[in-house]
Amino acid sequence: MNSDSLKYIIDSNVKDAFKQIAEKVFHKSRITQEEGLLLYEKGEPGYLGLLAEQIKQEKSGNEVYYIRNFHIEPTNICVNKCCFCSYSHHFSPKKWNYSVEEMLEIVKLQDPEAKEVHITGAVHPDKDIYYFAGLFSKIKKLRPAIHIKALSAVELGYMIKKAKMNWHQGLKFLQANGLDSIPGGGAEIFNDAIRKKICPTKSSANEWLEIHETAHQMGITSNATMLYGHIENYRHRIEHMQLLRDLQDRTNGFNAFIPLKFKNGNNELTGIREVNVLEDMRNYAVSRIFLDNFSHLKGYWPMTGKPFAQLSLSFGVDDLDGTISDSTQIYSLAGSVEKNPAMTVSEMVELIRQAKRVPAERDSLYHTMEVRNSNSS
Ligand code: V47
Ligand code: SF4
Repeated sequence: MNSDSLKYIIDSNVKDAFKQIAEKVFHKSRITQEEGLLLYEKGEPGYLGLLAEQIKQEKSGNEVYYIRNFHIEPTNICVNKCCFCSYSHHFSPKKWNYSVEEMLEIVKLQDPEAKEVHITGAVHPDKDIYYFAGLFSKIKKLRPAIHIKALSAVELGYMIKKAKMNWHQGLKFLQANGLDSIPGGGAEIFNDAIRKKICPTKSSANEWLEIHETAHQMGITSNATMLYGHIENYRHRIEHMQLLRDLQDRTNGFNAFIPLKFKNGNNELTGIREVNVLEDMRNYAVSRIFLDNFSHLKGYWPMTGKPFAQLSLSFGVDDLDGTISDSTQIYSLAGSVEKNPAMTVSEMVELIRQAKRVPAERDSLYHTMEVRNSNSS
């Protein structure tokens, strides 16, 4: 696939609006909200894949990134009760609340080559900012080189307010104790009315955006997510991405955008049918096209499963997250096919190569560590 194929669309007799969008992509200019909506509503998969691929090629060529990482989920005891969540103690058959010592044991047992630990979980009423600062500084003592990507804006909002600090003070304190970057969780859908229905007690969209903006201003980069396929519509998704695109224009602090498909296992929204794979691929492609100022689009394989993660590489995805090491339960508890998500580096490399792409191991800030072209093992 190359820009000749895109030129073909521009020169062919597809509808004018689609031609115009293809031209915009070809000339690297930005599409509008209405154009984004048209892509969602009427764009056929081949066309969307072609446009998304053009942008992916410009940003990262044929390379697909992965990282050696693992998660720690400190607890699933939560002050909130989001309707879509199968993970919190309200719905999960399991309940856990690790001590700092138990989490340090997890760190000791993990792959010594891992570059990143992703720490996120539920909003526990008693795990405060001092608790997490202590945890981070102890992890850094054990493994000084590891990157700590931790605490969604929802967890951060709760503990920073409780400590009577402002966003800047709270983030500065955690940064001084080892926090390196922030994961993208808690964004869900920014629309107030939908948020009230699916996560009424969770912190607001504004708070999520403010925390990320403050972090970016301090040099703490972050990710952004969007939970889709529940009760939202396409306009809500586009408006969500518009807010992210505007923030990224101001700060350039987002590393990656991660669409998260609603999984209906064992939660209050179990009656909602999950969207199909074409809808997933459409969503990847439209977000790749709309978020022109995001360098990376992540296909989170513990959620999609491995085969659909491979397919997503033809719809704009350039990053498959990591080896994970069977350390997260968010998606297995919600019914994902990946019950114990873990991949060795060779499996990851094989998966990417099967999709005719070039595996590139990265660090948390997307510096390339090793490109594994077809001659290397
Ligand atoms: O905010 C919870 C989602 C998120 C369900 O930054 C669900 O690299 C689908 O943010 N169906 C937390 N999604 C996970 C997260 C994340 C994941 C991977 C990588 C990164 C990153 C961040 O999980 C929550 C919510 O949007 N979630 N329950 C569910 N039933
Ligand atoms: Fe708690 Fe997060 Fe689940 Fe909401 S999504 S109930 S905040 S763990």
